[in-house]
Amino acid sequence: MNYLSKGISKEKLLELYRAMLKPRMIEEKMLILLRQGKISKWFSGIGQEAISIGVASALTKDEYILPMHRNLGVFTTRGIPLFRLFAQWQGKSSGFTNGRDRSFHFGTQEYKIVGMISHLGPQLGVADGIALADLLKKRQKVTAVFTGEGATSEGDFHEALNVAAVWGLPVLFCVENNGYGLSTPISEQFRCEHIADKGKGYGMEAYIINGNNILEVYSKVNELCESIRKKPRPVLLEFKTFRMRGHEEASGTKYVPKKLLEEWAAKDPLENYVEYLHAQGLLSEEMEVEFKKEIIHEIDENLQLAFAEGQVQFNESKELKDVYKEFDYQDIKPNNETRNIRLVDAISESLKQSMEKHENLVILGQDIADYGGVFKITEGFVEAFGTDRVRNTPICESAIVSAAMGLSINGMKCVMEMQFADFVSSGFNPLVNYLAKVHYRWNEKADVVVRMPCGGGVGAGPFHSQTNEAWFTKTPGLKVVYPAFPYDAKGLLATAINDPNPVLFFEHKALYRSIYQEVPSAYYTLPFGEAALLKEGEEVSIVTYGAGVHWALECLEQNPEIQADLLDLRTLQPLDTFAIFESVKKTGKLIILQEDSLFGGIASDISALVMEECFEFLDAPVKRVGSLETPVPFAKSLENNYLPKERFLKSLLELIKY
Ligand SMILES: Cc1ncc(C[n+]2csc(CCOP(=O)(O)OP(=O)(O)O)c2C)c(N)n1
Ligand SMILES: [Mg+2]
Repeated sequence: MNYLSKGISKEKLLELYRAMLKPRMIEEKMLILLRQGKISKWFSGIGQEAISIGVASALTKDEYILPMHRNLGVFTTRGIPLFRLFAQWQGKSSGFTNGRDRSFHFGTQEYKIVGMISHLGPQLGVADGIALADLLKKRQKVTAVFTGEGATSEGDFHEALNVAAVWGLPVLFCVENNGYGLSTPISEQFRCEHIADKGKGYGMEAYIINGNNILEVYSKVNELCESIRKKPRPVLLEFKTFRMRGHEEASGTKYVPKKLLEEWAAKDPLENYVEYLHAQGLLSEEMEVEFKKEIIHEIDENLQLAFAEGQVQFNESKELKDVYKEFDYQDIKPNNETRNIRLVDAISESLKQSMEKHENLVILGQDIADYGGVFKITEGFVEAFGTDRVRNTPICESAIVSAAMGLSINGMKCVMEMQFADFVSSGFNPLVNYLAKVHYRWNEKADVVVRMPCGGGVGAGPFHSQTNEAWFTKTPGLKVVYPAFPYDAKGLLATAINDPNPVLFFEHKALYRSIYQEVPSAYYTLPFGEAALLKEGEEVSIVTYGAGVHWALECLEQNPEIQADLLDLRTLQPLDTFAIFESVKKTGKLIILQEDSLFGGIASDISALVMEECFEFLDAPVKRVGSLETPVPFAKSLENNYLPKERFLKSLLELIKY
């Protein structure tokens, strides 16, 4: 191996050696513990240490690193006490996730490390968001994110690199090309010769680095970091290396040709470097023995600590509480000056006032800048706040949801506009797996609102008409808001932005320009989890939300003889079960109206809850009314019959008669 130490001090040369030695020795110990059944899974990074150590050593301690499952060296180089790592791997409280997640699936703000989720790719977009926050705050920092060559086949890789290139983000994309992704060799993973070749396609600098040569890694990354801090831009690095052990220990290496393993064993990053240091007279046998003794001592001492710690205790209320970050709701009352405005205006006004209130709030979305968004909600925002904070995005929902997460990690707030709620499926993974779970997993907030223009009745067909709130109410960790009126929308959006948890904010397109209301002009908030009782009656309870509220109102207006409680839920998560139960206890009859097709929707859960909690009060079976179990059709004649509006009265009368 060709080692060039120009410009690196002797101390640094030895420090790099010790930094590589530590994870190697920890791993050797872990392999023993694994055989003894004392730890569960192990993803080995043996043979790849130079990359973790070289990159982590080139970054300053206050620059974020986003490692993957083979980057133990990143964690040790950042100086995390070993007992905390060991406790993490044993699912104990001194780890980073209270036993809630395993291995390297955690982050820590204390050490500026943001760990992976199993899905691999979202990590890359999160790095974009972190780097964007640094760029906006002019902090002159680099963010380094790791991925294996296998995960570069995920769409997230493409999206994240493209976004970073378009926005000029200071991100180092570190691809560890170790020959395999689980059992899949690179020949079955991609067709280009080098992953670095893709850099050109993104308009991005890219370099190939010998990932087994610690000095090459450290020098090149160090040089790039210094340059990127001065001139922010993304750089793609492909580290050529090899995975010397199985994907994880249990899976073995049978499918890897012996010859390859032998070839790469000769290139071992640690052994070769030791030889070099010996030859240079920088490292003596005695020093080596001494270093190893120190590390063995550190490992043993810390292992004892971790083993001595008891298993995490299950505490149901703590488990439930930690799904969300505590939110100290500030009730800001509306002023008396009102104007008659549409739903669309109320949302725009609320968003604008929140932009004025929170200087760290950034809006991301497609066509939201000069164009003002397809529904014109952000019209005029660029003039008021600039394109840094009102940011057009490429068409890449997954990377943008991930970037929103990254902004939050790095101290910003983010509102992301889905152009249509239907398109959230392209950003589904980071939403339900990253943002929703991050607080429960490692106590990190996801201060993100995703605005969701949704709903049918607009003749827009299967991909521009869905109301997909049930995809999210299912997932612990998300909040779901669904206003039906301008007044509620304005106050609830302000609260959603104040709330540090991820909120899906549904805005019904058919109501945007058809529903007017007197709305206070100044900023105000409304609390989550409080339904609105719009009408009171003794005969029956109608529970609904969104467009359903207006269908029910129309129905009651046309049938004034019906004496009904009409409850507009306003937020679905949290759900105001108290208001629902109170109403049902009074009337004894419940009908739930939802726009979505029936199966698996909110109506079903509300029905089940009422059955469980109010059975003795019921005078009739709970009724649910929803759309047909089909996609949303385009033609008016089909859509009118798909939607439940026309069927509602019949069901309501049947229930009253029961
Ligand atoms: C979305 C997704 N698909 C598949 C997997 C299963 N899986 C976990 S790691 C891995 C291989 C990753 O290969 P690579 O990116 O090259 O990283 P390496 O393990 O080689 O370091 C696979 C297939 C996963 N965790 N997530
Ligand atoms: Mg790989």
